Amino acid sequence: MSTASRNYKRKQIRPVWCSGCGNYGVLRAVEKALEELQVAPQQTAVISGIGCSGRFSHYLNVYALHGTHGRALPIATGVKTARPDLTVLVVGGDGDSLGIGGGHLPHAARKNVDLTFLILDNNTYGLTKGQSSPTTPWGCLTKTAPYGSPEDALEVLPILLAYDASFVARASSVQIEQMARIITEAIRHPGFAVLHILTPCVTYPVLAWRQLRERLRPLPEDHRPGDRAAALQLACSRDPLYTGIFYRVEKPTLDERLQQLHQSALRRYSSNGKTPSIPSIMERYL
Ligand SMILES: Cc1ncc(C[n+]2csc(CCOP(=O)(O)OP(=O)(O)O)c2C)c(N)n1
Ligand code: SF4
Repeated sequence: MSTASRNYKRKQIRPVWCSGCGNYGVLRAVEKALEELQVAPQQTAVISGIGCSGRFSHYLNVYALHGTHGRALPIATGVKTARPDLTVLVVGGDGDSLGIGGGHLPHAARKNVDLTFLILDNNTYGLTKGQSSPTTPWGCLTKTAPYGSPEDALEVLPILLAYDASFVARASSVQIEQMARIITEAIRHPGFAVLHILTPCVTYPVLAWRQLRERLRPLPEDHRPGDRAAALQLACSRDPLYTGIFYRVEKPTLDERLQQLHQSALRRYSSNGKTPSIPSIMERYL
């Protein structure tokens, strides 16, 4: 990777997503956000799970890891903890992030890991050919529910707000410019920033482009993102589906908390104003 390069498109690898897939719009929006921020490619990492959405990490000219199903968040937490200087993006589908990987979400939120997490929600398991997912609405026909899904869909934004993720937003592949602006803000946010992205799957459609377009509406102009109760009320609306930044609050990140711990542990072992080295502290326990 050239240090002078600020082109994030990976030209050698072309996306294999179906023509018309909403994921192309998400990729374009991420490229735009990185172009806006001018983050050095060698200072950026994208970690993805498994699914059509999981292929995302192959398509950007940055460091990448295509992980295992549902485990993108813990992998990214490790990357960010080892290399706090990196800008780390995490990408998962609705199945990856809210089904098999759903147990990782509250913990990333309560740790406030400084990550930007993009949940690419197409309401289905795209890669495995259209089974019901945690966000498939009740009654929808899918490969695993030929008489209609008998379950309610998870309400993604209210869940994220209940977990007190420090940045919660929604965007859609219908509005790429708006999505790019929100991703830019999410990357700038110091802490766990989650963007719920509505992105239709055209091959196993549950979420149709036209219906989605009709239901979307920007958040009211007077919405204050510091007000979690107001954010929750707007997040519970199914029609319209609001887009924008619902909630944003600053609190110490995991890295800052670990730095504080590190300093107080070193102070405990200091004597005469001298801070011992870590190996000399370790020796006391041998
Ligand atoms: C442990 C494990 N279980 C199941 C699978 C099979 N599998 C691969 S992708 C996928 C679902 C993908 O759906 P989603 O996360 O919504 O992503 P999409 O393909 O729609 O982008 C499943 C069940 C797997 N790869 N690993
Ligand atoms: S199956 Fe659906 S989600 Fe997967 S690439 Fe095709 S359109 Fe996109």
